[in-house]
Amino acid sequence: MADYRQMWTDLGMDLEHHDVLCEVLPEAFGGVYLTQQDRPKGMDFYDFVVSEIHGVRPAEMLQHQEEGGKVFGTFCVYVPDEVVFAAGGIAAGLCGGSQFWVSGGEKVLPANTCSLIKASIGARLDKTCPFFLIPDIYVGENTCDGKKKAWEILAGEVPLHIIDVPQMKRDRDVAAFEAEIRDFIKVVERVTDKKITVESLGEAIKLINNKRRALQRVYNARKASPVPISGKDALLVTQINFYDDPARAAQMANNLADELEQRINNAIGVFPDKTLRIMISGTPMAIPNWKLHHIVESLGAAVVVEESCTGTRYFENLVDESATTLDEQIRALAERYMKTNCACFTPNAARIDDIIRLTDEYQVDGIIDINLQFCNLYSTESYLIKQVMKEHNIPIMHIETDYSEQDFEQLRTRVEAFLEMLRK
Ligand code: BJ8
Repeated sequence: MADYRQMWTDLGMDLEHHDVLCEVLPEAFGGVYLTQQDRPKGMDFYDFVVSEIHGVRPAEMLQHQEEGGKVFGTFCVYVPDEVVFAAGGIAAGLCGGSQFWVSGGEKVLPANTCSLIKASIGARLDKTCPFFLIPDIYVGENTCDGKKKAWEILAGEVPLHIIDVPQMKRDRDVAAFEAEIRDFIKVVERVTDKKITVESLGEAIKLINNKRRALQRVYNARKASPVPISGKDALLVTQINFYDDPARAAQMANNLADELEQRINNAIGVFPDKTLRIMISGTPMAIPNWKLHHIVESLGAAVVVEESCTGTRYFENLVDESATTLDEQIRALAERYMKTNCACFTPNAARIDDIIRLTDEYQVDGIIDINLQFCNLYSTESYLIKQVMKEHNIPIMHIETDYSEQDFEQLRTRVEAFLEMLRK
């Protein structure tokens, strides 16, 4: 990695503590990623991004601020990035995915809070992640109780706007979300001092849709057998898309998709024929959480799809681009975002329908339903998912875990037993 110490010092980071992370991350990434065989050439870009993870993109964001632009830190796929980019801002997904930050979160949060929230709060309070120190404003939402209360702590640190995400999907809920987007537009216009117009919002809708289309191409390639890319690599692509420049993200994902489509034409895969095909469903896996993918793939099965917010929920639905007025565009945004099936909704049967559909589309042999410990929403929903999968004869196992490595061997044993059962 190039030398970014001056930049980190200027951001007020705790360099000594941060050095510990800089030491362990390359080794962890090398062990999980660089040991894979026959990786697509298109992954070079993503490897580079990881090698410069706290350098290149933060430097771009700071440059943007020096030129008068604003940066918005977000934590959920319900935040409409289009609004931020329409005002010339940058939106960056901040969710923390490392155990390294968890202890910082535990200083202020109850122990029975999920790792994602603890890590996100810890990264900010411990000052060990530049992404958390750069934003001019954070955008939270009220999707779960843990996040709701965590924002009140973070609000003492940084300006924070909270989006009220409805928890049902009736027409009046879509209308309520439309009103939330209108409020968000006002906040973004105030922070950026820029007016959002039909033209700028139309361009931003296309920009973000293009990123989604590129990710759809990468995921479509994973439907092939043999699968041309590992689940670990596909997960990394999605994780990096949360905070990379959206135009570059689309270009890189499209380049990768070109290569994957070529591999499919030549019947080139990264796993042998007849490898078990696994879907992972459940809570999101923020970078650098690669634990479950690594376990599954090191046991000789392929993860071919993630039904999660670091998977299909991130890019499946597009915003209608045909709107010609701001009112129509806002409605189109509300309709698109309200199609996302997070467990914070009740009832949430559409998510179960998605899982069944994806099982078919990706020729899945078995599902691993993962839940970040203390996420009551996904944990409870897993009961219904298991019931319906049983009715459809789709093998499924449920896992509760966190970011630590303590349960690694235990999880490995359980996943191994599940894969053995699928092989019989
Ligand atoms: S749309 S999944 S990104 S809320 S795992 S913090 S729910 S206790 S992350 Fe999420 Fe938006 Fe839903 Fe997706 Fe709470 Fe659960 Fe933790 Fe979670």
